[in-house]
Amino acid sequence: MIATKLPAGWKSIGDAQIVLNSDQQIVLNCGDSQLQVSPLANDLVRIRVTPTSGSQDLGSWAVAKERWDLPKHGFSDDGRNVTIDLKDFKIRISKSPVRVTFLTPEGDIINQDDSSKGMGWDGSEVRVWKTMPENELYYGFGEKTGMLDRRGLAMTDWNSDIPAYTPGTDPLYQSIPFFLGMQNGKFYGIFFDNTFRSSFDMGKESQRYYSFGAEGGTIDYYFFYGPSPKKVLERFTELTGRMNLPPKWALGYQQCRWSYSPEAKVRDIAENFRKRNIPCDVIYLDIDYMDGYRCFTWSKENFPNPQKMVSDLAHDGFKIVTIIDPGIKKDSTYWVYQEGARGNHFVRKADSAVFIGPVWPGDCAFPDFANTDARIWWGGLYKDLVKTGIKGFWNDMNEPSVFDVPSKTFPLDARHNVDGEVETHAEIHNVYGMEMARGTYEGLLKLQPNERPFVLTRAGYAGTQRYSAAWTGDNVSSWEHLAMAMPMCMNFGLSGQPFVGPDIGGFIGTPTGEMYTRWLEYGVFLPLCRSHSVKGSINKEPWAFGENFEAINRKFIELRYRLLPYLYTEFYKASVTGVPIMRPLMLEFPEDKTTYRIDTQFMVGGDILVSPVVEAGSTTRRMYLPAGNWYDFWTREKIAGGKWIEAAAPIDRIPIFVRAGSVIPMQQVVQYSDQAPADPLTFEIFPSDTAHGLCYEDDGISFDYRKGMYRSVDVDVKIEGNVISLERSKAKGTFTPAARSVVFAINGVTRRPGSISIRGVSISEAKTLEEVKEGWIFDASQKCLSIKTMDTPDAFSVSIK
Ligand code: MIG
Repeated sequence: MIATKLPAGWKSIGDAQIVLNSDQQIVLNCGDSQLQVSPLANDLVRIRVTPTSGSQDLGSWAVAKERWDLPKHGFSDDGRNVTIDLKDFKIRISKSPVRVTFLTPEGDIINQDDSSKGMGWDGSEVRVWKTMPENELYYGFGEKTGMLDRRGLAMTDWNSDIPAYTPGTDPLYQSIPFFLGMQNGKFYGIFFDNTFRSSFDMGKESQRYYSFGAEGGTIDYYFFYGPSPKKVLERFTELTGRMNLPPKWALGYQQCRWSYSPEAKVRDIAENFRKRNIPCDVIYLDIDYMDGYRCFTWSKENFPNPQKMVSDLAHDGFKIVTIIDPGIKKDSTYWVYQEGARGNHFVRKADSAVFIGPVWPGDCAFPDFANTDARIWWGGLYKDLVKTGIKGFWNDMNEPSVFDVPSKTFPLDARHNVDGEVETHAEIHNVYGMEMARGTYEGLLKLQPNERPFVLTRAGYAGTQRYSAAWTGDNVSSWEHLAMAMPMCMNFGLSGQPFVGPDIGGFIGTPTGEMYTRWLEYGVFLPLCRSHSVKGSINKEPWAFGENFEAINRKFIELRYRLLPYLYTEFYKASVTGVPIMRPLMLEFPEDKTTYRIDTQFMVGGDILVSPVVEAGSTTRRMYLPAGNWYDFWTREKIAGGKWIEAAAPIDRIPIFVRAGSVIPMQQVVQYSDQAPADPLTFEIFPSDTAHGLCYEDDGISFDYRKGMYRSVDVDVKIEGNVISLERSKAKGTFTPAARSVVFAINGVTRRPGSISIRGVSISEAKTLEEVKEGWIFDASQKCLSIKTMDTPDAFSVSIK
C-alpha cells in the first residue's frame, strides 16, 4: 500500500474489502466508511462516501431531479480494480488504496484522485484531492470575482455580504460548488453537493493536485463527462433544475436606485424615460418605500396611495419591483412579526430562544426558510403587494446578512427546523437565500398561478435558477469592475444560473459619463439589464451625464429592444437546455485555444459576439475573432476570423460581430416590451453559404406556452451561385400573433436581384418598405437585400434570382 500523505490529523478512506454491485449502485465497503457509486445517466455518476455506521441521505437542496432512468452499466472486478462501464465513460476504482479514476471509453484518463491523498476526513471536515494536469483549466464556481479561468486560485463558498468588493474578495453572496474542468477543449464537470462552508483549491497550494472539501457533511459529488461543455451544462441543469422562462418584460431595461422615494420621485423618473424616449420596463423600489423598513408595509408619508401610483405607472408601461429583506422587525404591534412568532416560523438559537439580530429595521427575527411551513407562510405575505399591482420582488440581505456581529450572520449553532429535523445554521447558511427565493417564487405562483413570477435574489446555492434571477451585489463604479462583471456573469452562467447581471454603472462610487455609457453599451447584452446605485450617490440614470451620453445610451437601450425577439428566443432555449445566454467564447469554440482565457468578450446566445470597451479614452478595441466568418454588426462588412483585430470603438460604438450563417430575429423600437407587438418581425440574415435561425414567441406572461400556446418558426437560407432560396418553416404551436409583416434582410448581397418570388408569386421592387405590404428593396452600399411580406403561419419560400 502507498503511504498516504494527508495533512496531519487527516484520516484517509480505508481499503475496499467488500464490493457489491447492483443495478442501482456499486458499493465498496472500506472499513469505517463506504464508497457508493451511483450511475445516473451514461455521462453522469454520483460518488458518495459515508460512515459504514450509516448516515441517511436526507436529500439535497440543489437536486431537482431525484428519479433517473438508470443506465445499464458494465461491471468487473479483477481483485485490484473495480471497473464500471457506462456508455460515455468508465469509472475505475483501485481497492488499495481506494482511488477513483474516470476514463474515456478508449481508456484515456479524464480525471483521477490524487494518488497520495485521495479522499479523507478530519473530525467533521471532508476533502477530495484530484490530480491536476498541467494544461487543465477550470471554470464556473458560481459567483466569483476575478477572471474566467480559475486555475491557481483557492476559493471559499460561504454566502457573504461584502459591499464594495474588490477583484480579490472571496467569498461573495452566492455559493455554487460546481465547476468545469477542461483539457484541450474536452470538458468534465464536478458538482460537490455540500452546503457547509466549503472550499476549492485549484492549484494554489500545489500545482500537482487540486482539492475540494467542506467543514461538515459528507463527500458527495457528481461527475459529468461531456466532452462538449454544453452537454455537461445540460446534464448539470437537468440535475439541479433550469431557469423558468421569465415574463418577457423582465428582459426589458430595468432602472433601480437606493431609493426612488417619495412617490413624486418615482413618477419623475418614469416621466423622464417616456419624455426622453428612452425605453424602460421596470422601476425598482428599494427599502425606503416601507414603513420603518417593515417588510410588506408602505411608508404612508412617502407612498400615500401605492395602488394609484402603481396603476398610473402601469398605464405608461412600467412594472414596479419592490425589495423584500428577510429581517422582520421585532415589534409586537407589527402583524408580520406577530404572525411569524405565533406560527413558530423564526430561526432559533441553540438555547431555543428566537434569534434576534439587527438589520435595517433594528432588531429583527428571521424566517426559517428551510422549513416548509415557514416558506408557505412567507409566500402568502406577498398577497397585498401583488394586489397592489407589484410585478416582481427583489430579495436582498439573504446570505443572511446581520449587522454588528463579527460573523455578519446567524450563530453557526442556530437551529433550523427542516420539517422536523433540526439542522444547524452551519449546514443551512448557504441555502438560506435560495430557500427565501423559493418561498417567494412558490408563494407568487400560488397567488397568481398563471403568471410567471419575477424574483431577483442576492444570495443563492446551486439550483437557485429554478426560482430567481441574480445580480452580483454591491460592485463599484470603476473600470476594473466594469471589466470584471463579464467573467463574473459568465462563470455564474456556467454554474447553472443564466439570468444574471451586475449593477450597471456600478453601485458604489461615481462613474464618469464615459464609464457609465461604456458599461451600458454592453449591459444591454446581458441577461439582466439593470442600472442601480447606492444611497447618496450621484444620479445614474441614462440621461444623467449630459446630452451626448444620453443619445448614445438611448441608442443602446433601443438596440436591446430591437433585439428582444432574439433575446427572448435565447432565454427560451436556456430554459430548456440550461446552456447560458451570456457565454464565454470557449463555450462556442471549445476547439480554439485562444478563446480559453478571454474574459472581456462574450457571446450572446450562439451568434452575437460583443467586445466591450473596458478602458477610459479608448477609441479602438483589440479583440479576438474566433475561426469562421463574421459580419460587423455596424458596417455589415464580412470579415474572416481566427485572428486578433483592432476594431473601431468610438464612444458611440462597441465592436459587435455576428456569426456568418446566422439569422437574428429583431423588431422595431418600442418604449417598453409590451407596448406593441413586433411588427414587422425582421429576420436579419448573415449568410455563409447557408444561414439558419429560429424565433420563439408566446404571450410573454402566462404559462400557456407549456400547453402549446407558443409560436416558433425556423428560417433557412441557401445560396447557390446567383440564386438565394429562403425557407420559412410552418409555425409550430398554437400562439397566433395579430396580423403583421415579416421582413427578411439578407446581408452580404452584392448583386441587385433580377427577380424575387414569394409563395411562387413574383413581387416587385419598392421605393421604401414602410409603404408596401409586399415588396423588396436593395441597398447596394449596405449590401443588404430586404424583402417584406405577410407573416403567415404556413410554410413558404422566397426565391431570389
Ligand atoms: O445594506 O437595500 O445589495 O442593492 O440597494 C445594504 C439597500 C442593503 C444591499 C443591496 C443593494 C441595496 C441595498 N442593500
